[in-house]
Amino acid sequence: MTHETKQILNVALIGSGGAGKTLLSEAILHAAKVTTTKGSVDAGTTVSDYLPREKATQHSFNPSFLSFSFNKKQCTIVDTPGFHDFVGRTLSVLPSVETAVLVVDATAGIDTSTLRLFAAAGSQDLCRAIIINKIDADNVDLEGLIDQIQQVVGSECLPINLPAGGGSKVIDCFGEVTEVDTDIDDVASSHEKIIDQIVEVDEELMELYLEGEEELPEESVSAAFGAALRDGHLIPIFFASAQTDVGVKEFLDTATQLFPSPLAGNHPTFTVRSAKGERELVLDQDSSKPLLGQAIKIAIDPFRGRMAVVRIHQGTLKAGSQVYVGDDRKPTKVPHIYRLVGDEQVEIKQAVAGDICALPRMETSTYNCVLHDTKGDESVRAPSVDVPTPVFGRAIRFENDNEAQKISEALQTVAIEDPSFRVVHVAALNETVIRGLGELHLREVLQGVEAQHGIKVATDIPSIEYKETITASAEGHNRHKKQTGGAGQFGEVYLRIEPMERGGGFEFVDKVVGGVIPGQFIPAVEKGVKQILDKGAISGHELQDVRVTVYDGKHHPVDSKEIAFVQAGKKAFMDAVAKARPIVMEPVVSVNMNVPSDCMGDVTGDFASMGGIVSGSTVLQDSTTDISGQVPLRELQQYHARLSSITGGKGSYTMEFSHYAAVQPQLQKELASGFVAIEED
Ligand SMILES: Nc1nc2c(ncn2[C@@H]2O[C@H](COP(=O)(O)OP(=O)(O)O)[C@@H](O)[C@H]2O)c(=O)[nH]1
Ligand SMILES: [Mg+2]
Repeated sequence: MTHETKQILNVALIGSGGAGKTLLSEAILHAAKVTTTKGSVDAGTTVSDYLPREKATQHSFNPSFLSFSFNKKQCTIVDTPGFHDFVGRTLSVLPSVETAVLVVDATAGIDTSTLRLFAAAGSQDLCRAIIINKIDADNVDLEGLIDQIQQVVGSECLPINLPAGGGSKVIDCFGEVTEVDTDIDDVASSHEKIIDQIVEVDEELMELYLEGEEELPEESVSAAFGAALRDGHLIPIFFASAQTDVGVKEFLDTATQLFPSPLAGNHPTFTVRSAKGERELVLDQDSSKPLLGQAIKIAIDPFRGRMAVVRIHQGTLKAGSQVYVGDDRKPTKVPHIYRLVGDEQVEIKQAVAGDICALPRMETSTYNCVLHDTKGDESVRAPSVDVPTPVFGRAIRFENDNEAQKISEALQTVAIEDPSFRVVHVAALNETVIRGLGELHLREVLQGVEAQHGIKVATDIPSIEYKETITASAEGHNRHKKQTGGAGQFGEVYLRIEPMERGGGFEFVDKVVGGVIPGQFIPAVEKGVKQILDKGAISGHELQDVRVTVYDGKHHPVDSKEIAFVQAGKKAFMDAVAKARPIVMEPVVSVNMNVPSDCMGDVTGDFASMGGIVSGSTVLQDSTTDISGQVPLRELQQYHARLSSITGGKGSYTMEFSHYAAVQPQLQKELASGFVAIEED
């Protein structure tokens, strides 16, 4: 089927693990008659969870794209992983859709990580909706759940349909009002609430409504519905059961009729850089303009090469054409364009603005790179996507060089695919460290690498990346004078150091006047300072957030040479640091724990004993409590096992990097003991 942009519907299903996104995707494919039988998560037969590890564990680890046509619309449902450890992979594909739908497990409610994810979708300017799933389950308190949602998300969350017959059907409360009994509220009053909400975005409609007009024009109501979605003024709540299919077809009907097409959704703003400067470019999804696409997922397959999943935001991409990837000077041929249905690739001839398509063999593509078809001096950038900084680390132990090479390459591949996974080599410690969002994330990555290469990867607790900084301003001086045989070395430096704000890095200012240190030696002074910054001044960890101003010195016409000023710079800097109240800092993370409510006391007590500070807690529907707080990362290296033992295996936690903070004086003493910054020469 060929289609236009206005016939496209892109929707991502997001939400916590186990809420039912994958089964719901399966139910949607079945309702749309894409599949003849409905697969099951538990049997590992869904279209969406097609990776071997996903089938084996019954959890989604990667987003999958499910394209199909229904109700004259070209639809793509993006099923995303739910566990917080994979939130980077989820957030990174959201720029491909207009609407994010939060799937909530009716038996569990909304936890803090899910709330943050939903808020992040809002900050990406997406239209949002909610599906309350599993309404077939026993003992669900749907009224309580709506109250909770309205409290924690907002009063703009309103039912668009209502469960009835004990969760055996759903009744529309947006279109026609039918007088039937439902499980929670009456249809008429729910109808009034949602209409009240949407007329607020349309003055004319509001007037008609206030005049008591019974029949509001359907087209205006639909338009106002779209506008309210775009403004975040309405978040419709649907009820469904992916298990029994109740509400699934109704959701699909409403989505295809009322959710915005790429033309009607909120448009992304790209940045265009050229010699003339920078300007913003709003992409209005016009298929007749030059091509602009955004790579929202990179998948590397040992046989198929590097495939880019691309959202076209402007123009039309034709098979057989050539595109420029990012700032590449040479174009890349696009031999094939595919639409994805899970693992299946369906070849298409062209993709128009609004389409999500897969392009094989895009070997130079990287996450979030822009694909375009005009070779010019301008460089176009897609907005950066906020994914959490990976802080949870594991050091890799290699058996031999051959293995080191193999494993490193495999890990690098994952780092290209996953924007919240990193491989770093800590030269100072000769340690290869992988960083991700949590234990589960890294375990999953390693198991994938092991399965692919038939090797076992051993890991260790990595060293903590401490950092040094100074907390006061000070001055430093050094006169480096050395006579070795004939030629001597001479350089003298006066400098001042000041703390900069966190994240400020390093600034070097040259305020030397009258050439007392000749211009060619200033870089030598900076080099000396940098050597200390890299190596650390008091504990052997990188020193940062400092401004260094060189303001005076002396040179000698014969004996002054680079080495002399490097040395003088180093020592003058050390002299200043010693007086600038240096401290060692460590990473502190924000933690969110979900534990059985009766373990709350034990968990918070233990948390405090690790130096953690609890900032809040919420009791959830399923008798678990969400606890949030902050604690040094150092304490969390083995927290999984610790929390498990306190909660009898029922607790889980997620964490995110928060900031660097000074370590306790005792620890600073330990870290500093035996460290020498400058070996005596
Ligand atoms: N009773 C019931 N179980 C469901 C429903 N939807 C999903 N499940 C089950 O909940 C579990 C998690 O579902 P899944 O789709 O993998 O959740 P996801 O992590 O959000 O993708 C699976 O065992 C599903 O069979 C539902 O509507 N009712
Ligand atoms: Mg899933």
